[in-house]
Amino acid sequence: MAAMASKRGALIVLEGVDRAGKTTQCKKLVQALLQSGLPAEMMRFPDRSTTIGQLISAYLEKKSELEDHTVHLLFSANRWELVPVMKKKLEQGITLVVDRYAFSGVAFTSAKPGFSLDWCMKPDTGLPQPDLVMFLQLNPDEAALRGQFGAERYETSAFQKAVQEKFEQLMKDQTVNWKIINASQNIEGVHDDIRTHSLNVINKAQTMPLGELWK
Ligand code: Z5A
Repeated sequence: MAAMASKRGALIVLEGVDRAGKTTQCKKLVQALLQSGLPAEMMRFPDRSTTIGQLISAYLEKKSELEDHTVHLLFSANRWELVPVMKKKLEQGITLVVDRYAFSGVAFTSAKPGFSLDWCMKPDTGLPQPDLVMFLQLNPDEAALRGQFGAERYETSAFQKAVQEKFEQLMKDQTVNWKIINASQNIEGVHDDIRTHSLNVINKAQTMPLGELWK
């Protein structure tokens, strides 16, 4: 039987600082795409459901300690273990809307003392290249209005400021299709921007091969 000519789905990533609204917006985008008849699914990293994800989750909840290089590699391994599933879905024409990806991985570890951006990028090099990475930009004062920091590791204002600086360095990389979204708008306003960029990229991705990140 002849293989059906199929158009691949797009790989769309949402990144941003703490409480920028990534999860809220990923859910709304998937709903909107489905309503427009476009197959779409949400994923999130870390995916805490796998064996590796459970190690990460315990670390984030401060129930365990892990050496900094080790936890960086676990976050990366957690993405790599899902690559076969991601590729399969994209090939089936499903657009993946992903809550955090390798950019969070690099920004959070390189904000720790003694880590270079370069070292942090290595383990994630070659992952499926997102067709679009939207960075939800929100200043710390506005984030504070959305509630207190949680109790998890990394949820302090000094660390989040260092992370923001690392994201800014990563956003200078022209090999990645970054779009900065003003996340201080209301939920519908942010969604409108995100949906517009996404529909645009879903069309373009259909006929383009999936790339490899940072290669
Ligand atoms: N991490 C890492 O170190 N290495 C890695 O490789 C990866 C991650 C992938 C777990 O993240 C931690 O792991 C994270 C990075 C690190 N550490 N930190 N910080 P997580 O994904 O499990 O949890 P989270 O990312 O910390 O969630 P978040 O950033 O706090 O939230 P968010 O997804 O951006 O926002 P939200 O849940 O959609 O919304 C937050 C609140 O604001 C909520 O009450 C909303 O109703 C409200 N909200 C949302 N949008 C609006 C607007 N537009 N106006 C007003 N209020 C709003």
